[in-house]
Amino acid sequence: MNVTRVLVANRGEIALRIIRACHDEGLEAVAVYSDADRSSPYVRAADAAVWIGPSPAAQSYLVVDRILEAAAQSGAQAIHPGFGFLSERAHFAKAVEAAGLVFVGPPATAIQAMGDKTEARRRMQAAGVPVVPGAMAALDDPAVAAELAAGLGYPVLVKAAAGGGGKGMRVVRAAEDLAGALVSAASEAQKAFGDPAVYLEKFIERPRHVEIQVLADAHRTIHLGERECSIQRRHQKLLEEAPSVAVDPALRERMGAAAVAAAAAVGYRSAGTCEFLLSADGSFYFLEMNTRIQVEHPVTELVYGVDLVREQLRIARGLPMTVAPGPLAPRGWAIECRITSEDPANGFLPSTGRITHLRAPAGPGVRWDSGVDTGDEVTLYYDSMLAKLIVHGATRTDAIARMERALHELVVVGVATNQAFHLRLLADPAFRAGDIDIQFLERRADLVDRPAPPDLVRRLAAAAALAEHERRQRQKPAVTGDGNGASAWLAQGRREGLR
Ligand code: MV4
Repeated sequence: MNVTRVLVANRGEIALRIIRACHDEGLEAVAVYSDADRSSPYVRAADAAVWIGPSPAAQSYLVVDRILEAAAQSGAQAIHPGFGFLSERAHFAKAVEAAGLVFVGPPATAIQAMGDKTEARRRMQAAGVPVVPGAMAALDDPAVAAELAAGLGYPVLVKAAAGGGGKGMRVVRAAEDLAGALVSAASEAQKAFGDPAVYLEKFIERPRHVEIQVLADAHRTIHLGERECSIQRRHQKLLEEAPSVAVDPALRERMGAAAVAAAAAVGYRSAGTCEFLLSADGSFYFLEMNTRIQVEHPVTELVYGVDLVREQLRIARGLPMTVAPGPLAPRGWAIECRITSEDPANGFLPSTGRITHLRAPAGPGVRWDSGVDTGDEVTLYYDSMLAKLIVHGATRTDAIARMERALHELVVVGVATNQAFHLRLLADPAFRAGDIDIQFLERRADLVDRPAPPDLVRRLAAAAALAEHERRQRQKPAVTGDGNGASAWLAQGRREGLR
């Protein structure tokens, strides 16, 4: 089909990211918005915008018929789902196709195959992709489960078959705890996914979370290396990087070949990601495939020089990917920090209110993918991610220095953010040595549960006051020649760090 207009079935920073890619490709973009998003930056960036309902996602971004009506009404021929919301619902992909529209993503059959975790394990094993030893189908008999667990050796991990993202998981360290874990995991799975089926795997201790980016068009399936995603808290990633300190070119090729085989086994098209656990001994295991563009896709874009959303749009239109055939290698190092309106001083609880002042970092090697501006209201209706700060440097050390510089440029006043957490993490010797795994932040309460240093709070207030002063006076900033002015004081904070 000839696609000229794409409906973006999402909000915030990813909606704006997709709208920009549409414009780069010469396509028009249609935004959809709820009451809360009426005046969001992504709505203003679109060529047209359609109201789809009240603020709660269940009455707007998650309503398939509203999205399809908006597409029909606006004359869009394709729908990009972004991430979250309807992006991995096979029934949505099917409904889009049934409406005669192009789904900018994989075939519904691939979403479905990867959504059922035990089916995915069977298909991956058949394709020669390493999976964690364990059950290859749901377990309904506790005696069968006990026998399997004894054979694997404890600890084991009970998982939901319909799961993903950590819901309905139970670590079991002794045989007497297995029966109870099966019951409680099944009940949590029923509540979360409407399906009580569970299975179990050998529990891998202290692995890294390393994922491989895949891109598939009608002719080729390729990988674009790994992202290191071990820095997470309660299944929410906070910082990602590419490449990973734990992956050398030989391991990259082995993991990449496994990811390509995984995608090919389900007839994958578009951009997708295979998640792996990587043990300290270099063994790796397929966990699941994310059949969507991911939050952290920009770090791959920076080290491979590829625009993944542009490639998604091309592939959906039946065009070949622009990536030239032949060997690929990452260039330099990229890091992403997720800037969330969560207050580390308050148990990472979401902070709400009006952003009274926002200054985005910029300059060499800095990318700011944001969904908010000065004056915007942060509510509790949606995810708390405000923006992604992504940097690129020649080496990991350079990228860390650049991220510190960019975080010192960032000013957000009006809501609490995790800015100070990122600065503490980047300064930490273990992080700087690359000595991380998925339990890193659990062990490091000293990095996580701390208030923003008074210096940062004062500097943010001062930066906002200076900006307001400049706006009112329409004059040069209040710099003094003797280095004692407010700007000099802000610069001193950047040089000396936070207290
Ligand atoms: C595991 C595991 C250890 N051993 N499977 C968490 C969510 C889901 N995607 C799979 N998860 C895990 N599966 C085995 N056999 C540890 C995790 C896990 C995890 C994985 C990736 C990123 C963060 C994580 C945090 C806690 C547990």
